[in-house]
Amino acid sequence: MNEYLGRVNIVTNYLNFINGEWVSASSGEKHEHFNPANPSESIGFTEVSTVGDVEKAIEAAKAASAGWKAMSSVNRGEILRKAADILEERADDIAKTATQEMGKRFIETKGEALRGASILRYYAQEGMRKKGEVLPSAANGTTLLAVRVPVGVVAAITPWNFPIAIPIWKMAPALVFGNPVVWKPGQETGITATKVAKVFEDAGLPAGVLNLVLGRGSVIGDVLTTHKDVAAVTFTGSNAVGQNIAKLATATGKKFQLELGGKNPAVVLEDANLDLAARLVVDGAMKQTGQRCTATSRAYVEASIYDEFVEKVIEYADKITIGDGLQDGITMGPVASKKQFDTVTGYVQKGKDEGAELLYGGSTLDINGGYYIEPTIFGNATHEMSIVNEEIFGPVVALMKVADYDEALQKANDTIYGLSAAVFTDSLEKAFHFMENSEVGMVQINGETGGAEPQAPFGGIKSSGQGPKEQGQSAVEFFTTNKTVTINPYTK
Ligand code: UN1
Repeated sequence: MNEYLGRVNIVTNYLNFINGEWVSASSGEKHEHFNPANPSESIGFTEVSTVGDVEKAIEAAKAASAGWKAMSSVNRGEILRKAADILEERADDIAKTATQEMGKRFIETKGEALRGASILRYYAQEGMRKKGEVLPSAANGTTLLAVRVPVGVVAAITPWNFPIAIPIWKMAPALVFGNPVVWKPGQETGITATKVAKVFEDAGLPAGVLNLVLGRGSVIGDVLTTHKDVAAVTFTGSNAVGQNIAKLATATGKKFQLELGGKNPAVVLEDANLDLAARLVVDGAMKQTGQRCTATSRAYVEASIYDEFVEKVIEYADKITIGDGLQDGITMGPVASKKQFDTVTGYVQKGKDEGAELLYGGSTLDINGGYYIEPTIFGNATHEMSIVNEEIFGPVVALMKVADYDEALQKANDTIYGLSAAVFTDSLEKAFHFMENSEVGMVQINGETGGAEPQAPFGGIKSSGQGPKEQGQSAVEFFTTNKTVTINPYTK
């Protein structure tokens, strides 16, 4: 058992990490975590932090700021590289914890841990790359520089659906570019968060550079955005919370980066490889039990191939095996919580009530009382239905028949969201047209709507996101600011 863990009764209590110490929250309150695959199984307790705890974490980050900034980015990168190695060594344990906390399959949480290691390595290298530009000055003999400098204390507010990779893709660039971090993970995955924070501690991060505060967003979210010593807020989560952060951050003059919801369409044209399209529409919709902001949640299918496509989609959906994500051979776990279960089953009911044709699934399953919902496919859906317009965040996809590509594109774009979109076609012309005209941040030609690579910008447009994109070189935009320096060496 790791020495940093305190104990409450027979299960473990997981603490905040502030200024290099594992400490209890001042509330004395604990949050108990239950396994969504078996809700009678308690996984442990996490701290429920107060505004005062967050203030201490921000103070610690502020105090660590100068020292961290003074360390060369090459050396900061070296700490991230060590963190990558440690994360990889502990990938099984951390992945198992994440599966027990939020239900997605071990293969998915393990993949996330390995993706986390690869993100850390990418940003470790970033510490060796250029930190600015030399520009020509109009004045003779003058040197003009644009130098990238840290923004200051970063608040990272992260969701439960990617409890390992999303925090790392925010914290790794924040850290390598010289910013201390205060991290508030989704409460549902607080235990996983302590294990990720421990990786950074053991990699040698100085005290106060990374601080973890566990608890409820409704209690400690606002102070993270408005505190005078926080310079920038990076958030992934719901549109409602994102809008509140945008409002508060604007009022208090903070930089902000929001990665919000999606309602990602797939367009399937008659010249597509229908087996590939059906498999990737099902994968896109059902991976992680549909709990991805990049999940495929609606598909526009040309009428001439609609019936054949439906048959193939059902065939793939029927291959899905449901159960506890720690079990071998399972291809879909439960949804993360009772709250998710209620929301998703509510949407399935709405789909039926609003007249969509239930083609597959639609029921819940009782396995050990877990939060299981069948992969659910609706057909003959129409543009006005709730299941076509609202983000569901569960294993549900709506198929729609369209006359042609133009109608598909128009309907795919007719949404407040703009995260990702896919087109399945062999036509170079239509693929290029879609690439140029689909209103999203990420386009897949013959690919599924989800997925991300550390070196590529990640994020949406319209209501799916605000501020500079995450990951790749885009991260430089958010986690640094330019300082323009003019040097006049000839003073005589
Ligand atoms: C992916 O599709 O692999 O919360 C990444 C989400 C996104 C990340 C998706 N921010 O689902």
